[in-house]
Amino acid sequence: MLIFHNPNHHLHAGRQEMFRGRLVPCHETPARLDHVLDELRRRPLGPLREPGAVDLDLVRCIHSPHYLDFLAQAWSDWVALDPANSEVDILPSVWPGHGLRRDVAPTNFSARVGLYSFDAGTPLGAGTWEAALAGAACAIDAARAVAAGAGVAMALTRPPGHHAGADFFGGYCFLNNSALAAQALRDAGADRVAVVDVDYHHGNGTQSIFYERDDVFTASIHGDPTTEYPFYLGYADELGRGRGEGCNLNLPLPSGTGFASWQQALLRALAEVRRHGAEALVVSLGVDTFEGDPISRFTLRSGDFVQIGRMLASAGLPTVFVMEGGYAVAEVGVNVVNVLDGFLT
Ligand code: Q9C
Ligand code: ZN
Repeated sequence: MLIFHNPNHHLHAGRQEMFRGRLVPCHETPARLDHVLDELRRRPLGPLREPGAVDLDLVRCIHSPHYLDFLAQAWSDWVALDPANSEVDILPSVWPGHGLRRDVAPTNFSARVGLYSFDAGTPLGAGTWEAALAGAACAIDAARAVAAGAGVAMALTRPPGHHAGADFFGGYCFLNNSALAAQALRDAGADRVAVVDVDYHHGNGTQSIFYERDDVFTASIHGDPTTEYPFYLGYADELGRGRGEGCNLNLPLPSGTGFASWQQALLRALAEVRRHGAEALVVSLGVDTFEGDPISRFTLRSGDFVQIGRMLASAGLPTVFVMEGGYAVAEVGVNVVNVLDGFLT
């Protein structure tokens, strides 16, 4: 399996996220990806490559130009406010909520940050943009390799992407790598593409990006948003809109769900992928469904991830894996490589 890894991922290293009234250390750390690379050195699955230059025209097909300009300039704007800010991450604290306008762009920096975000858990630092762009390049290159006949490839990157929408960041995500992979597959000639999101959290960004499109079917298996992040999207009655009606599937599962029920949800998602006539598959691969995950409440074991890989392979489609969440840091490597290993065997 071709694996495109993000050589710049260390440049994104948030210090703290807001959690229940306190700033706590970030869960989404560089060590997560280093553990996957370590495990791949122990159990090699194929060539490790670095991505080429990012195709910004493709990135602009998924994300709005004003959001991309904001991301590219955010750090220098922040430090220009006060040189002492270089020691502090950008963390949103105000948003255009109920009854407030989002059709006018404030010039105030904090106000602009709020316009482009939806939580206070996603710090933006000096190297975030560079890291996120190189991650986008990994996703695009993996998709193009698969479109060219590789069969399967992986974008091994962080920060993750599936919570990021066309013009917002949140949930530790800035650029939607899975959406970029899906668009790259479409542009390379696949008439229909499916994204199956197996991260513990609903893939709200991916859903919203494709919600009115019928060429990209999106499915997500996740913790019930009644109790689980991102709370305000991910319910079973969200089916798509307009041309996209019937092209979104949400499979929320209760806290404590183990592999027996989780597996049934994946079978259902894969049956829908087939029914939609997808010619290629993107897997948003989060391993925060693991029993030891510190912020999640499913109880999958490491061995179950091998089976997930096998089930995904049984779809028989050209497949792009894109790394998403997973915060039981020491086990992330084994769990991710188990999926890939299961896919290949
Ligand atoms: N402090 C992904 O898995 N915070 N994002 C939840 C825990 C947000 C997860 C509260 C979790 C986002 C890609
Ligand atoms: Zn997650």
